Amino acid sequence: MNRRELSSLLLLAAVGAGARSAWAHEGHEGEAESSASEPLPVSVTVSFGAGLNTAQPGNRANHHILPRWIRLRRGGVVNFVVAGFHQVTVYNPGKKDEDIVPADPSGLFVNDPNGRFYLGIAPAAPPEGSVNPSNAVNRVESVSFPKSGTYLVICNVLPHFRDGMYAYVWVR
Ligand SMILES: [Cu+2]
Repeated sequence: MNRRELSSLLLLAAVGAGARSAWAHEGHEGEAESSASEPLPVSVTVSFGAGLNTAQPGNRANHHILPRWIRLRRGGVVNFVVAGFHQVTVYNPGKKDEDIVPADPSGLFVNDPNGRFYLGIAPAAPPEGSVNPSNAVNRVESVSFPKSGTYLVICNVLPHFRDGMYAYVWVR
């Protein structure tokens, strides 16, 4: 990597970090608290990648977990519907998106094992320039949450995480 590529990468990382910090200070933790009177679901469907029609390689429009704040009853299950080249990774309560430390800042995957609760199925590489219809990429991946806490969920693909592909599961 030359100096220009490195500075572009650092700039992208800084922009991503800024966006995440801003989100964290918007009071989203309060969303789950304020709606605490509603019954908590025992099974939730979450979009992990914003639709196969957006899953072209390098398309940041796809790099989202929807919704970003997920409420769940203790012992419940989150069914991550994976659309595109993604890897579901969940961290134990206490870890926040700003605490993520990529194993290799220039690598393809985040691979931060510190505090990891669940490492999902590794995606297969899609064919060059096409959307891969393979179930190795596009799948449902169910994760149970037997204990209370607020769990960080990220996409383990590093450029996707830098695009803001993370969410929290609030379990009570
Ligand atoms: Cu991803």
